[in-house]
Order: sequence, then structure tokens, then C-alpha cells
Amino acid sequence: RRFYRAESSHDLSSYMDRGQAATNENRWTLESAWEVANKVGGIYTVIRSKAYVSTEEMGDNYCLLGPYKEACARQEVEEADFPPHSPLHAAVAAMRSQGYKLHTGTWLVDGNPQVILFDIGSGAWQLDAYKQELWDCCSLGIPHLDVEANDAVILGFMQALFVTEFRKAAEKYSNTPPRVVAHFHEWQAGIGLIVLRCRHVDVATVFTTHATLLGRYLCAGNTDFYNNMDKFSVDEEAGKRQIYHRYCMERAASHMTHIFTTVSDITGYEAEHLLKRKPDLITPNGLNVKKFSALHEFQNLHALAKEKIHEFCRGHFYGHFNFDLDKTLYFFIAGRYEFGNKGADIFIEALARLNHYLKSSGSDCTVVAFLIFPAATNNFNVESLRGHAVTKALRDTISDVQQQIGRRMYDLCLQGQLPEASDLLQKEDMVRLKRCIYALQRDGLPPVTTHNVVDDWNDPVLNSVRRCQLFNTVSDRVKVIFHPEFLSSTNPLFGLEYEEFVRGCHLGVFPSYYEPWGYTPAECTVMGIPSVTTNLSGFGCFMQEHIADPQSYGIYVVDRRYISLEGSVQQLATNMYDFTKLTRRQRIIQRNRTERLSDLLDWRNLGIYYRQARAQALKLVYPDYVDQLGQELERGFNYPRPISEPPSPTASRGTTPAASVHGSDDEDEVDEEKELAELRISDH
Ligand code: G6P
Ligand code: 1S3
Repeated sequence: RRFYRAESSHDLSSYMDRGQAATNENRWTLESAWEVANKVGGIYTVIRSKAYVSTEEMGDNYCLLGPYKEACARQEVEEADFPPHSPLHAAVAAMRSQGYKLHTGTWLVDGNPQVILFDIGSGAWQLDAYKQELWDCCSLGIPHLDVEANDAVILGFMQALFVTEFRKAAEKYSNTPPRVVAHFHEWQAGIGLIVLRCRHVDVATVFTTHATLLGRYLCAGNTDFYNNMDKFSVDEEAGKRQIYHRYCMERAASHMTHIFTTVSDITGYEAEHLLKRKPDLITPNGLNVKKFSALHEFQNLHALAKEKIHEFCRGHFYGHFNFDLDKTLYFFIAGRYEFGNKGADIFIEALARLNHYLKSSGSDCTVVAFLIFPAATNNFNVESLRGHAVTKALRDTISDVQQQIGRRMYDLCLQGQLPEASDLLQKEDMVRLKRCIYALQRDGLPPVTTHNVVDDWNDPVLNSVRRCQLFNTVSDRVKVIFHPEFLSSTNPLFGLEYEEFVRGCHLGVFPSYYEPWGYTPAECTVMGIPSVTTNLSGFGCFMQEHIADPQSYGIYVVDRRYISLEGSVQQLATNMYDFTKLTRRQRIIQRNRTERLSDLLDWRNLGIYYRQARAQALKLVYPDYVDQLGQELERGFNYPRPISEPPSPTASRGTTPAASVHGSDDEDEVDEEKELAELRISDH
């Protein structure tokens, strides 16, 4: 068994020339998604985090297209006109002269990509004509009541018109014939692609799906999805859910595109059965990984952020604070509030079992499990706020007493006297402290939720917690906190951004049932925080495929595909229980190892699949097109399998005083092999 380090077998740096090659070849990429500068969900993260490598590769020959959503755009986009010599400028001018409103500029994210945001209102008057054309060219009928679908139609037609104008302008501005790739994400941007193909515009198209509409609906409805994938009557199922027209938009785009991609194999399998087209390529999601110059920096950040979570726990569990924070582990689940799809159901069930295992084994470890899902609330509950107020009062009092003791000690010493204990802590200080301690008493148990949940009695998390009786009693070794709101630094209870919160935790638990990719465990990984994922999530399968032994790297993959629900719950509970048995030293080593995987998830490596998709599309449309990198990939590109780590310094110390060639000067790495052996023992 070996340690692996991600390393690319291809030198990609020559392709990261900030658009030099693209400019010479008059090659352009226009990428369209509903979530460009419009924060809705996961696709926003894809487009935003990828922007850096896209601009490194394509420079100003790359432009993003999206809807104009004022609230987000005003904060994230710096409006400006394109340079007059750019075909983008000419195409925008042509659109504006026809009465359309377009906002142009750059997106204020890493890479600073050019962006065009289309004001849907300015094209709305043509909606009927657009729909008629869709009906005439591909019998696609859109009901007028579906506002979201109507918006997708308007945006799609405006974008198709823009790409057409752009194609014409790109021809005029260069002697080299233009090679334009129009890349569309998800059904909401798919109409642009359909129109371009129906009108035979001379561009290459790519369509990427991040989930299928039908898959999401079927999974949310307690269907045995993966065992019946090939049996669904897709038209009927879409019709029953009143999404037939949307389904048709998605299916048409996926069939009309030159190159069809999905974010993972599992979604590819889903697309094959539900959309009836197998993807040509998998384009896995990456992250814009930022490395610290010193390896231990992320470990320090963990300790700092954990201290803030400790402070929260002191306030939340006041009066029942009978556990040792030094032996407390923080687990969490977070995401869109899809109770079953995101696996919150089996997480709570497994927590109940973990509680039992810890109690019956007499463990001194406490687990605090956070569930972070946005739900409708009437603000924070009084009990949570009170906890933080009384602990703050105690902290302030102690700090005041401390200062006074110091002052008294100073004065006595100046007078040449050695202070007695009774001179220092006086009776009135004791009274103040006693008052604080009395205020820390409470009648009820520490609350499970930090907020007043509007539909408390029907809330799936709260109902599950009640059924499993995880009530935060003093004897419980597993405490549960449901925070029904995303975190932000202005939050009065935590005062932490999500990223900082993740850093302070010990384990992210994401036992999803429906998860085309799953950014939450990927984000944990690049921060060096171990996580639980499943073999039904794109991320989990990707890790299983590329790492020989994911668990030793802190990636626990729960089987949700080939075993029963009960089996999955047991596996999850066992994984969590095993994790509680790790020593601090083992956790530190595991975190180092988890962080090492971040190269695997870096867009600098994964962006290559997008390039490959574009190259394949260009080759289909222009058979003479040659992409050097594309050729290499076609010759059998395997995702760079990480090479093995050299033996640990301890192993080599007897014969050579030299440090490992990877230069780990971190003493935590010294006994890595030995510690790993221990990790393995505790697995069994
Ligand atoms: C980091 C810090 C250490 C700290 C450790 C706690 O590694 O650099 O100073 O002891 O975190 O780890 P734990 O898993 O117990 O939170
Ligand atoms: C989708 O967003 P979701 O959370 O609705 O797209 C994401 C980006 O590709 C993906 O990570 C996620 O699994 C999908 O489900």
C-alpha cells in the first residue's frame, strides 16, 4: 500500500498562454449558464471557480454569457465596454441596435473573465414568436404559465442571436476563419443551443448537464432510482410531474449538441437512460485550489477555527457543560435542504447508533454534529441567544476580576509585600462569580435547533431527531445542533463564514443518495478536512477511481448502491465510530494526507477535460481542426494517477541522514507509516 500524490503526466503550462494560441487561431469560447454572476447553486461554483483556468488558457477569447440578475451582478460585475477592435464589441453593438439590453464587463472573480449579461425583459416582447419558432422547428411547446421556462426561452434566443452576430464579426476581424465553440450548461441555457442548431449557425456546440431534471424529481420521491433506471417510462414520468416541456428542452439540447458531457460517470449513466444519450465525455468539477506556502498553515487554521466553535459550544451547552472540549469532535452536514437526496436521513439515524456505541464502550469522546440546511425560520430562538449572553457575562466578569487581581498584586509588590491569596481574590469578586454561575443554571435541555423553525412539527430533520431521541441530555455522547440557515460572519452565534467553520470541524458527513458531483466533500478535501461521501455521488466515485485507498486519505465512501439502507446506515455509523477512536496525532496525519489530494481536484488539472470537449466539438464541425493537446488525449489520456510517495523519513533514517525528497519538515509526518498502520488497525 502506498501514498499517492497527484501529479499531472502532461505539461499543461504551454496551453496556459493567456489566449496567445487562441488569438492566432481565431478560436473563441462562449460559455453560457443561468448561474453566470447569478448565485443559485452548484453550477455557480463550477463556472466561478473554473474562470481562472479558462482565462489562463483562452485570455480575451473567452467570454461568459448569462442572465442579468441585478442583485448579484451589481456586487460581482464591473461594467465596461469591450475594446472597439473586439468582435465581442461589434456583436454587442449589433444586438443593442436591435433594441436588446446587454450588460458587459468583467466578473470580479479569480481570472476576471469577460461577461455579457442579457436583460431578459428587453427580449420579452418576442416571446410568442420565439415559442412559435421552437414549435415549428422541433415541436417543442412551452406552457405560458411556466415563468422559469419562458425566461429560459427568451435568454436562449437572445444568446443564439448574439452568437450569430459574433460569428459574423469574428469573420470580419481576422483573415483566419473563426473557430467558435458555444458551450451551454443545463436545460435553462439549452434553448440557445437548440436555436443555433435549428438555424444552422456555423459554430461548434457543447452541452453539459449537472443533473437531469427527471433524476432529481424521481429521487426526491422515494423511488428505488438506481435499480430501475432502465425501466422508467420517461415521457410519462415527466408528464406526471408536469415537467414534460422542460424535460423536452433538456433532451433536445443533449441530442442536438455536437459534444455532450456530464459531471460524473454516475450522471452519465443517468443521462444514458433518462435523456437517451450517453455522454461523449465526463467533465468532472474542480476547484480553484490555493496552496499555502507552509504545509502546516492549514493545520493552524483548523486549530484557530475550532476554538471559535468551542466558544459556540460553551454558550450553547451552558448549564449542561459536562464534557471536555479537548476530547470533542465536530461533525457536520450542509447543503441545499433536500433531506433524503443529501442523506440527512441516514446521517441522523447513524448518529443515534454512534451515540449508543460511544456510551456502551465508555468512550470519553463527545461528538457535536451540526446540520446546516436553510429552512424557513422566525429568527434565532431565545434560549440559544441567552446561552451566549450568560457565557459572555461570565467571560467579561472573569476578565475584570483578573485585571483587578493584577493591579492589587502590583501595588502590594511595590510596597515590598508578598501578596496573600486572600489579598488577591476578594469577597466581592467571589460574589460576582457566584452570580454568574447561578445565571448559568437552566431548566430545560440545550436546544437541538438554534432558530425557531416555522414548520417545526413537519420539519424532516427535527422529526428525525425526535424519533431517534437525540435530545442533548447530559448522558448523550452525541449532541445535535440544527442550524437552519447558511453561516455568515455576521451570525451572532458563530460569527464564522462557512469556509472557516469547515476548517474548524473534524469530519464533513455527506451520505447523499442523489449527488451528480457534490462540492461539499470536495471543499472539505482541499481544506484538509476528512469527509464521508457515497458511491452514488460523482465525487465519491471519482475518488474511488483515482485513489487506491481513499479511506486512509480521509475520504470515507459509504456504499449506498449495492447494499440495503440498513447496511448503509451501519457502515456510516461504523465509519464515524472508527473516526472517534483516532488519536489527535492520527487525525493530524490524516488531515495532512487529505490535503495532499487537493491537486486531484484542482481546475489546473481538471480543466483539461473542458478543453478536450471543445476540441472534439471543433473536430466534428471542422474535420481539419487539429488540437495538439486533444490529439495527445485521444491517444489515451488517463487521469494522472498520483505517483507513490517515497518512504517516510523514519524508514530511511538508519541509512541516510537526508530528508525525504519531498522535503517534509513537518514532524507530524515522521511516523506516518507507523501511524498509518495504527489507523488500519483501528479500522477493524
Ligand atoms: C492542528 C494544530 C495543532 C492542534 C491540532 C488539533 O494540527 O496545528 O496544534 O493540536 O490541530 O487537532 P484536533 O484533531 O484535535 O482538532
Ligand atoms: C448540481 O447542483 P446540486 O447541488 O443541485 O450541480 C453541481 C455542480 O455540478 C453538483 O456538484 C451537484 O451534485 C448537483 O446537485
